[in-house]
Amino acid sequence: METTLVLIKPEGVARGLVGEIISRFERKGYELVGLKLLRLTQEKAEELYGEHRGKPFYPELIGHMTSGKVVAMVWRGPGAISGARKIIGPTDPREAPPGTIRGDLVLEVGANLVHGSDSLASAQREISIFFQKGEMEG
Ligand code: DAT
Ligand code: MG
Repeated sequence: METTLVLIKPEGVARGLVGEIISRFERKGYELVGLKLLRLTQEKAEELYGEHRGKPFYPELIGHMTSGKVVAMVWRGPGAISGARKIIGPTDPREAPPGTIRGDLVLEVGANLVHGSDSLASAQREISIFFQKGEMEG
C-alpha cells in the first residue's frame, strides 16, 4: 500500500492547526502509520528541500522550516501520494481552491502550512529522513 510523508510546518504548530490538519487526512480515510513532533536541524531541512537549492526563496525556506517545531507524519492508503497533495492544494495559496488546506487556511506561499511528497521516489526518500522502518506501525 502507498505511503506518503506529510509535514506540518512551524506556522501550523504555532497557529494551533495540528488537529485541523490531521483530521482532514483522517476523514478522507488514510491511515496514520507514523507521527513525530520535532524541530528540524539545518541539515534535515536541506535534505528535505535539496531540489530547491539555489532558488531565490531557498534561504528563506530553510530559515522558516528550522524556526520552530514541525509535525512529521506518514499516511497510508490507496493513491496516498497524489491524494494527500490534493487535500493540501497547490503551492501558491492564491491558486488553491476552497476545500483544500492551503485554500482554506493560507495567505502566503512562504507559510503554506504543509509539505507533502510529490512522487513515489520522493515519498520513499522523505519518509526515510524522519522515520526508521520499526517506527512505523504495521
Ligand atoms: P510544494 O510545497 O507545493 O511541493 P514546492 O516543492 O514547489 O511546493 O516548494 C517547496 C516550498 O518552497 C513551498 O511549499 C513554499 C516554498 N516556495 C515555493 N515557491 C516559492 C516562492 N515563489 N516564494 C516563496 N516560497 C516559495
Ligand atoms: Mg514540493
